[in-house]
Amino acid sequence: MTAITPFHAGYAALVGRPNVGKSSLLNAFVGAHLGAVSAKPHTTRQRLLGVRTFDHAQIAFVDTPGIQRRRPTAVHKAMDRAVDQAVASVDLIALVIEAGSWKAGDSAALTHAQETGLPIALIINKIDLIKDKQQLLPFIDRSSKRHDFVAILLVGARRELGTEEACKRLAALLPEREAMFDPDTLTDRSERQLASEMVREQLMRQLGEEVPYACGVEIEAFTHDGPIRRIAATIWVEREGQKAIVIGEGGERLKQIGMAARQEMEKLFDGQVYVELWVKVRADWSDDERVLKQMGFE
Ligand SMILES: Nc1nc2c(ncn2[C@@H]2O[C@H](COP(=O)(O)OP(=O)(O)OP(=O)(O)O)[C@@H](O)[C@H]2O)c(=O)[nH]1
Ligand SMILES: [Mg+2]
Repeated sequence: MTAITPFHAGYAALVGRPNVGKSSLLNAFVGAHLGAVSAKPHTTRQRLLGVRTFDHAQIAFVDTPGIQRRRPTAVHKAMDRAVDQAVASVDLIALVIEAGSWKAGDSAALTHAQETGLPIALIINKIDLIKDKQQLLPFIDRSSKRHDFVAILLVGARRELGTEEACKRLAALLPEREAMFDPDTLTDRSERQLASEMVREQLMRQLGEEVPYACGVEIEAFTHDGPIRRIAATIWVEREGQKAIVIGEGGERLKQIGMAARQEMEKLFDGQVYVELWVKVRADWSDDERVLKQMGFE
């Protein structure tokens, strides 16, 4: 007689305050650079699905914008809505924090997660930053007292420390259910949407502290020319001065942004990509629900 191994499947939302490494984790779990990652907070603006399939489980991670309430403009409201929508339809919440200390933002994210009544797994990320690993034990102990977590997992997303094991542990916590996606599926986002994220990632990485937040990316054209993908995108900014900064002296900055984004796209799409970028000024793009809808905000 052979035992039948049950299949586990479902959705897990990656939530937490900005910059703790949610998108880095999504990328590590799925094994592809789907989500934009940068050292600046609020890199992620929209929910993003990343799917990982094992022999006996399938887990669909929903990456979300960092939780932070009280934001004024439409783009920020859309970001908060994205978090609410993401957690409304998942089986499990993966609360991500940084190893070492609990910040007020972590407690706020935990409260938000608790309000859903869903099981919560705690993911302690960036363990590579803790030089004295002895310090981790009391930190885990203190963390475990804050909530009855279904699991506490230690990882370092950037260097993929413990991420494979953590992904399997999370998948095993999901309900017994058939697979929801084809085993080859990586994400629900189109190449067009992923391309837009790759451009935005470079804006976050290559521009200073303020300008990237004034930028939005809209893909104007995405065509296939045999094996080559040709992508034309508009970078929306709010003021002429920002446009000059994005373009840079002699167009150098824009060239670097396009080049780095293209390299990421070529890895992700596994093929040659041409990227053409335009910078346009529109004072109110981030407060215009219609423009946001065009950019893919739900
Ligand atoms: N040292 C270290 N840095 C990490 C690790 N994981 C992520 N980071 C860095 O933390 C920063 C934020 O990472 P993101 O993945 O963009 O964080 P996020 O939580 O998605 O941020 P938002 O989308 O802005 O809410 C980036 O500079 C990452 O490279 C890690 O394991 N160790
Ligand atoms: Mg993110």
